[in-house]
Amino acid sequence: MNTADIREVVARIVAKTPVTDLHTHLYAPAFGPLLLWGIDEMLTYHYLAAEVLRVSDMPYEAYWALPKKQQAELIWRELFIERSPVGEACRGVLTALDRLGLDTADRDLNAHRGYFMGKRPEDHVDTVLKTANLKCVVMTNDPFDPLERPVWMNGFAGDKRFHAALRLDALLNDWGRACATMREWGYEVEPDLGQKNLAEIRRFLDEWIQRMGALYMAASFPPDFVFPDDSPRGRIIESCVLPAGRDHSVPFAMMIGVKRNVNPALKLAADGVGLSDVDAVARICAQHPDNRFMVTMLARENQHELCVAARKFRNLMPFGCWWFLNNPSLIEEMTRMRMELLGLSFVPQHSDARVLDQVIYKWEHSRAIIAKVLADKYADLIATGWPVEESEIARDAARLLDGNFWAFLGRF
Ligand code: RAT
Ligand code: ZN
Repeated sequence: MNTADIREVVARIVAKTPVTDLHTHLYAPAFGPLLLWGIDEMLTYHYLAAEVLRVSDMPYEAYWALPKKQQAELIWRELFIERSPVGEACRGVLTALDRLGLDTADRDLNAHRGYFMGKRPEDHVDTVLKTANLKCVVMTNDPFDPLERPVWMNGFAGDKRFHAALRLDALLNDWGRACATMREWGYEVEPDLGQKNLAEIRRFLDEWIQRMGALYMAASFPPDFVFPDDSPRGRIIESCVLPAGRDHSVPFAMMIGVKRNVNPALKLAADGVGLSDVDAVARICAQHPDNRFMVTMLARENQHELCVAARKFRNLMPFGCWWFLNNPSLIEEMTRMRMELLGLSFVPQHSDARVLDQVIYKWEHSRAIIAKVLADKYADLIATGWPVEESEIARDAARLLDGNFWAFLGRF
């Protein structure tokens, strides 16, 4: 293949390579109202709530007091009609609508709403996963969530399109509260975390990993995350999470660098970003070679150091362009840097979708960038005389979008 064809060929192959989306906030239809989908949910995505509250002079509380339909109407008016929807989260809504077959030239929100009316979530899941060309997604499953917990306790039958990940923020970031709740559930735990307590937390983890069939455990951490650490978080990680990870053979995903509640009035959109310490990641990987760590960091400035750490530790898998980094310019920069430093041994993206339909745009936009970077790298190889075959491109794309994750889990 020559350099002139390469872009087109790679784009075609990457577009048709099915994806495993390893971190989303989507739920199987069996979770009922927890599965968000449709135009009003897309418009009221917290990324867009933050953006509308910059341009509207409506008091924050007044916005949150509006019914969802009216929040969506405000966002449509302010961010799509009064100004062009050039931001990535706005553009994404249009990509999703267009690929679902709606007429995006029509600026009447109610016309778009008509498409979603009367759809069954079960069917819409199939339509969306097919349109986005996803093989499956991984949910974010929190046993402390009062809406989610009963679905698991009542024996969720499973859904091959949706895998589980055991999310541990409640346990690791607010032990005092988690302890009180766990006591209500019958675990013998005390705030001071003695040996007996640690054994009970371990029992809790064992039960939930099994109940969910969790592919991995996960938590998000603030920029001041350290390791080792004598706080409840550090002790629970060391004495419970890591041993459970080893015994059940599940990685621990650490999402580091979020400053929670920078502006509490923004609610779900309240969080910010800060620079974190990559040495903490290197230390946990070095001290626990029998554990596997999936890591994504929120600060752009942490990305290079994280890549270098990943070169040192094969039990460290960098993944995704998280949240404020999930924008074309930053995805391109990160993907290029990761490929140059790590070859094909990373997971370039996850969607973080909270609304089903969002996977369409998140993956279409990211796939185009991943393909562009890959094509540049193949062109460099071709320039050395190294032939690049279509079958090899397909193999590489499958590793990036699907296989690397499953191989890291040890499930080929
Ligand atoms: O990206 C998001 O939607 C954030 O609100 C968070 O959920 C973040 O991705 C997380 O998993 O903590
Ligand atoms: Zn997330």
